[in-house]
Amino acid sequence: MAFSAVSSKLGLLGQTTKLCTTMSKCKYSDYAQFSKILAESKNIIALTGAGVSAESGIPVFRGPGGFWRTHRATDLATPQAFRANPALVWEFYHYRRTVAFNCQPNPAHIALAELEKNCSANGKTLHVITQNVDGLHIVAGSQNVLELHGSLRKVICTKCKHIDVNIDQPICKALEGRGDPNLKDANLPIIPNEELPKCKKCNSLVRPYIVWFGENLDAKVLHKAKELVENCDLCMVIGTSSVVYPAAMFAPLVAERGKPVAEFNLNQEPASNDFSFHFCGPCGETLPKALQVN
Ligand code: BJW
Ligand code: ZN
Repeated sequence: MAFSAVSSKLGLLGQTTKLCTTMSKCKYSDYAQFSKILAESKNIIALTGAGVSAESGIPVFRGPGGFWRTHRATDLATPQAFRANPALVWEFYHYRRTVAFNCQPNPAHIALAELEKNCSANGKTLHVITQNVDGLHIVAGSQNVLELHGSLRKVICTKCKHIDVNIDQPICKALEGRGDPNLKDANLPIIPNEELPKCKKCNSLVRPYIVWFGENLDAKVLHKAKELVENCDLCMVIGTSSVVYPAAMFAPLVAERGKPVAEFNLNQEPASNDFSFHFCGPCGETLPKALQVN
């Protein structure tokens, strides 16, 4: 299946129907109890993943929608893939940028932005720690956002490591009209390296500012995330499969300290039995309900 917003939306609806017909049987889904804990909490974190943007039309990584052409999205998100074929990886990211830049925040992003405002007005804090690279939390108005895996809106030079915000679309002339998920790689001429996006400082090849598999997260971002994880008194874990490290260890670390963790996911089963709450369903519905901002 193509890695496209349309297929993701269809997949999402199918999955929602299948998984949530037994929503009432989901474990620990006590909204009133959660609301009490939310009201008592002072330093809250929300750890988000691809599921939070699914209802905006952005495909998740794992599952049937996680392909672009014949490639698994997670296979293209590697330094090896970029070294082997920078033009192909840039085509993939050109497509990803087009999708992300044309999507809008959904009620889950907006509920978190509203909660942050309410917290600030009442001497409390909410920080969003996101694995997403689409920037939709920021578009929704959240200000305390840590982008663990980078951003589609930025590039980094392969030589001088200069980081730039770049939302030009296409980012270079050669990528115009490219990135169609329904075409075959072989049917298209390869874009020469010299026509790919260049650094404004040293004119070398730039790449998307994204943390690929096997690469370290930005040390300052990781340090700040760990600090928030160690000091929070409530953690919400929203729309993530919780399989990618180091992000996957954050919520279990909070639970280990005896602090409440509330998960919001389409899956019926919680990622860990140590979590206090599990709200099953599309987070565009469950999250505004739990945060009482709808
Ligand atoms: C909904 C919903 C709705 C849907 N409502 N819910 C063995 C053990 C431990 C670690 C490792 C290991 N082997 C390798 C590692 C390290 C590796 C790792 O964790 N691998 C695991 C897969 C095992 N980690 C790394 O490499 C990290 N770096 C690192 O550790 O450095 C040290 C090191 C150096 C050298 C070697 C080894 C380690 C970096 C990780 C960077 C991840 N980058 C990606 C790609 C970004 C590219 C891009 O966007 O273009 O980030 S991978 C991909 O997964 C992306 C995501 O941010 C990340 C997490 O995915 P997420 O968000 O959870 O999405 P999905 O699709 O998995 O899940 C969606 C969920 O939403 C599902 O649960 C749905 O049910 C739900 N859902 N709709 C509510 N409407
Ligand atoms: Zn440079």
